[in-house]
Amino acid sequence: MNKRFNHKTIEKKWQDTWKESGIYKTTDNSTKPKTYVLDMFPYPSGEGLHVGHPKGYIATDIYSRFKRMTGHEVLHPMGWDAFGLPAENFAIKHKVHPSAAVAKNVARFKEQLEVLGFDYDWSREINTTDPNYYKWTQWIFIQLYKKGLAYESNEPINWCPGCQTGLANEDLNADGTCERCDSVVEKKPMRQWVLKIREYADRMLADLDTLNWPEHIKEAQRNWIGKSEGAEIDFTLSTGDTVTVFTTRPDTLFGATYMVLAPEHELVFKHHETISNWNEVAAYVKEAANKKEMDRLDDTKEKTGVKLEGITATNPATGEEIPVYIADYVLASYGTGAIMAVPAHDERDFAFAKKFGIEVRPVVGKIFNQFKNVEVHRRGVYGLITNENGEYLLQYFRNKNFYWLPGGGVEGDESEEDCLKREMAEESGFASFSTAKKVATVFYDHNSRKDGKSARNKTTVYRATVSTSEQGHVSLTDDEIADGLELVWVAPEKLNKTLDAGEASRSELLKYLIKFDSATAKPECGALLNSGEFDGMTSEEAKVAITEKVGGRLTSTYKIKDWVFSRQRYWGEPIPIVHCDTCGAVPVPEEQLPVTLPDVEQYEPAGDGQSPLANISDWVNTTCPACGGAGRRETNTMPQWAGSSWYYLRYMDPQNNDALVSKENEQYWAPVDVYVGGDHAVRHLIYARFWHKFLYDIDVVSTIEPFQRLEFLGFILAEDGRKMSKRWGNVINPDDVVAIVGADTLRIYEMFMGPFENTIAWSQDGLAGARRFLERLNGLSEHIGDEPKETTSLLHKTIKKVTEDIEGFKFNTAISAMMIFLNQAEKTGISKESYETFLKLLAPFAPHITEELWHEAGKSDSVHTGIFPVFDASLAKDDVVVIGVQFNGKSRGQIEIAPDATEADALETLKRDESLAKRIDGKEIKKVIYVPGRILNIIVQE
Ligand code: ANZ
Ligand code: ZN
Repeated sequence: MNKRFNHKTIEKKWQDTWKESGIYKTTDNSTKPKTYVLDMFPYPSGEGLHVGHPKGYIATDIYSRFKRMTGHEVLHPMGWDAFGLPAENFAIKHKVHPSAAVAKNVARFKEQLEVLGFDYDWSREINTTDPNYYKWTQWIFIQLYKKGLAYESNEPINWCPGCQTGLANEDLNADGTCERCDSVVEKKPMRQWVLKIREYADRMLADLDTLNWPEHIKEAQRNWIGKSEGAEIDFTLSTGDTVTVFTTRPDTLFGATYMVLAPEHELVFKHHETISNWNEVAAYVKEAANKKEMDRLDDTKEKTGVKLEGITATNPATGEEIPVYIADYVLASYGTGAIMAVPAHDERDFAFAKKFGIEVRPVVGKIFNQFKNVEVHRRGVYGLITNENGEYLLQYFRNKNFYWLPGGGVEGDESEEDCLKREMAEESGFASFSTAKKVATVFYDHNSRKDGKSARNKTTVYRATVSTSEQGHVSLTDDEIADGLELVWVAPEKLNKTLDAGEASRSELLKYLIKFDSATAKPECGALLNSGEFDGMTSEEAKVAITEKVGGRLTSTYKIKDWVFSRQRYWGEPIPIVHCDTCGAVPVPEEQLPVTLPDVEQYEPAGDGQSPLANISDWVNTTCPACGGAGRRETNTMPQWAGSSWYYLRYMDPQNNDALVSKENEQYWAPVDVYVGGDHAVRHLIYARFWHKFLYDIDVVSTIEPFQRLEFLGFILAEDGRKMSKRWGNVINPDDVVAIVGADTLRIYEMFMGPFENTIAWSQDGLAGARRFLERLNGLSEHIGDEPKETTSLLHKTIKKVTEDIEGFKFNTAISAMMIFLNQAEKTGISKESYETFLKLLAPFAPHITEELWHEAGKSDSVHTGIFPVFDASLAKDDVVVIGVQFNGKSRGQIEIAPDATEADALETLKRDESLAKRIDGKEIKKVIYVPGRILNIIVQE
């Protein structure tokens, strides 16, 4: 029964009470088992929260309350990630100090979170812009510096003209524009600080396997790290220089018919006097510099490039001279900035070679089946023959229903070419045709020998064209006649259909060969051909053997770049370094930390690529900590991602002035047991894992990973299905919702919307439904009285379901189970004990109304400090279940029976049902199959 309630008074009352009694306060080093539940801390923007933000916070709140009620010491903290451009831009626009804007926004966010009734222990609140906090961010930087993992570089980096700062690759959109302002980012050489994240790439990859994270996030991390295994191989240029290429396919070296340098490659400029078409080359270099990386990598765009006239390279495997090109499909920033191009096996190289008329030389053939115990080698040839209409010549063996190519086994010491001519003349009547070209070697196991042995056939495929008018007499063998051999010409577009009609394993080989022939690159690995002594080796063997033979090195390369760590902006942690003409870069002594941000008049970037800090001479000029001479402070600041790379550690020990976190607290709390958020699949999670592993190496933390389990939430869209945005005017403010229906309703609604990880649109009707559920809960006490067994049983089933669902972050199905129970309890009545149990079950979801009803029921403690209901299997057991009855496997009806009844009981019950009993009347029962609680199947003589 619905019973209205005044959420305003109830919610306020309990929030105040909880605050006063401190029931959510976390104790360190407790003897209880611990659970660390963490939200991705928000950036306190000026806009405040919208209803999408709390979704994750509600989930962690339920989870942490549940854990507390199951006997855990729980750490569930909240804080602010408050450095960064928005606050700075706001400051520029409104002429207030960013710290003032941050303080105001934090207060607003906190107020908004508090009305939702969260159980955060606010005594552990942190703020990345607090000097007592960023002291430790700077401390970590100094440790990185001391270990050689932070270095200065002058490489070209991403420069955003809009934000007036250098950026890391992680700060770009997929199309290479600035993630924050969408400006086209330029490459600009400038002095910068870089962190060697690449050194941790292998460990970050390997340890993903230890994490309980959604597979798609792990995959995003793997892709971002982008490890490619291959080899570096040195080529010598006619100028005498050595060019190293990175290739994932050293097995294809014999097919490298040209080389490409990135247009930015240093050797291009070095030899401008040797290059006879320098003007053309220079123009191309300039053009390439203006292209976006995205466009350069776009495989749908036509390949462009220029040959370096006057320079050649030597293929170290074949000794051949090959041409050298510059082309923008080769990036300076990946691998070594130079490639060996293998048009037969790489699509991009193929497209380029076709355009520039470069030889396409296949060096890897497909292996059909795996090589097994090979006893006999049989050499043979196939002819890939087309006529003047481009149709392929196939043999069709009518009586065996398979298609094949003309060809056969090499006899005696006949050459392969002679063999092809002979077979073609006999089988197809073409005695002479234009010179055949060797295009592939096919290795496959041949299992159909009469002696039952398996043979490895090595068959060379030749390509030739014939003219149909020149077909002569065909002379078939008796076997061929018996098999019904016919010749057919098939147009390429009909090939697949024709071949599908034949026997599959043979058709597969033919399709492959014809596809192979049809002029695009074949990137698959296989067995080598046209590769001298390496012919016949598998690609895997040849990768090692060829690399070794030419003096190359097996190695890996990574897509991830070292982390460009300096920003030319004001609102970030100062990088704690002093530059000295004598000593170079000197870290600020740890006891002098933090290096605080000075107040400035102007927050605007200087415009010359320097941070605004550069203009504050009395801050910049200092003494060198090493020699005491004149020194200048580093004026670059850290990126927004610095403070968030370790904040989860600070919550463990937020007031510690002597250490980032004490050993005892770290050992008790680490790792984060569940981390919840809906953003930063790559950036933050990569950076934090990197810093964590570094802190592990210097013995600050005891676990190899920071976040053991990750739950990624789906966003809440506006009711119109669009993203909530000021621009669309469709933002729903949680304060408004709470004012109208209350925090408990909002919480229930957001968790009931659908699976946690799904993105779902807001629905006002859904919200009303959540409110009705709570109003019925509010009226449930009127049904307290006698309770039938089935209701007790359902309660315990519900306890089991809710417990498992909270653990599994399936809040929607947990709520739905509780709704079903509420229905039943209203119908049948509920005991006082079960009523109280139900309140506890629902308490983590709707903390205010359950606390209110708990007290109305006469309790004086808090429902939230109680013990979470425990599932009792014996109580959950049903008195009767309905099971299906079958005769000879066909369903004929049902009986009601105790779930653990014996077979004899089941047959007795069946006989009491008239219509079912009729079916065994006077018949012989041959067999009874009875599964208690499930099914009764009786096999009778028909
Ligand atoms: C010869 C070859 C033959 C290649 C073949 C591929 C297939 P992933 O897998 O993405 O790491 N490559 C190397 N450096 C490059 C650069 N700076 N810009 C553009 N392409 C570059 O790609 C590695 C492959 O991409 C390398 O292996 C190289 O082409 C090319 F059948 O070498 B390969
Ligand atoms: Zn010095």
